Amino acid sequence: MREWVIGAAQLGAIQKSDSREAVVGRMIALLDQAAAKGCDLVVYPELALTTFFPRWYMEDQAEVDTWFEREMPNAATQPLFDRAREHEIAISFGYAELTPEGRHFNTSILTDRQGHIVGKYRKVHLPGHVEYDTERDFQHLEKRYFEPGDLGFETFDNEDTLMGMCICNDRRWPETWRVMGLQGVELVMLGYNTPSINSQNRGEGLEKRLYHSELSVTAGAYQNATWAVAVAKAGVEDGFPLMGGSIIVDPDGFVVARTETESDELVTATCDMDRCQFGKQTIFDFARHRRVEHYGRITSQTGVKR
Ligand code: CDT
Repeated sequence: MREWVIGAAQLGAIQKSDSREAVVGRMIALLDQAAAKGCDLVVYPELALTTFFPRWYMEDQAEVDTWFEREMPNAATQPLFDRAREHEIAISFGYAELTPEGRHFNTSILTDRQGHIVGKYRKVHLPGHVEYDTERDFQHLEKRYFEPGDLGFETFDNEDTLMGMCICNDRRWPETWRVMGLQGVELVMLGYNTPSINSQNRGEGLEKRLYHSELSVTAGAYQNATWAVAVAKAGVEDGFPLMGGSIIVDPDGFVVARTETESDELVTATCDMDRCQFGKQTIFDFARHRRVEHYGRITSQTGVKR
């Protein structure tokens, strides 16, 4: 399938006390709306099933593990998979993954339109910190609760379209996009939980936060001639605001759909994957134009060396 009607299914706030079953009910309601609009694929946010728990400092690993899923699908999410299969809609969403070996990842999965998981991604660029930080207005403890993803930025053939995933902070890193671009990716899906306030710079307003998010996604789409869908978990979670601004972006880097609220909201766009070809065959024909002899530092060096 080369033409996909894609839904960006933004979720509003999820409070600490909200059950997974309640959240899955909201996700199914958005899926039903998507079906009515003829969607073939629906993308949900990062850590879609729970509140953004990395804002909470926890020392008890048993408590931490209550926020993780040991299998996917599981009892709470099976109804979402079932409804997606009934509607013949592929889905992608994020969750905290606890593996049988006891490893913790910030993960996204992708299904085909029959509800089979056809792709998995584990977040590589984990933001934040490991220990309680008294200098911040609020905590961002992803580095405490997750290990960096071990699957790289793979792409997955889903009914003849090459799809890839990344998660939230990954969108700010051009390496994320280019590694998928080098595989010929045609659709990049990502979810995010981005605080509306910078915990280390109170002066930074929402306008700048939204701009940086959109700048990252539109640049990544344009520079790799790919469609992109970026979906927020938004709204005020137990007093902590997350920004909205979910977008669908075309391979020229233009936003073709954008949410307007900080609540559960679906926006859709018809995405012709063949529109990726022009950019991939001309200005971003990597085989003709890339100069890898000058890119060594990208993989040999992490920090800045003046
Ligand atoms: N969830 C996530 O990755 N959020 C980050 C916030 C960074 S501030 C510590 C983001 O890039 O939006």
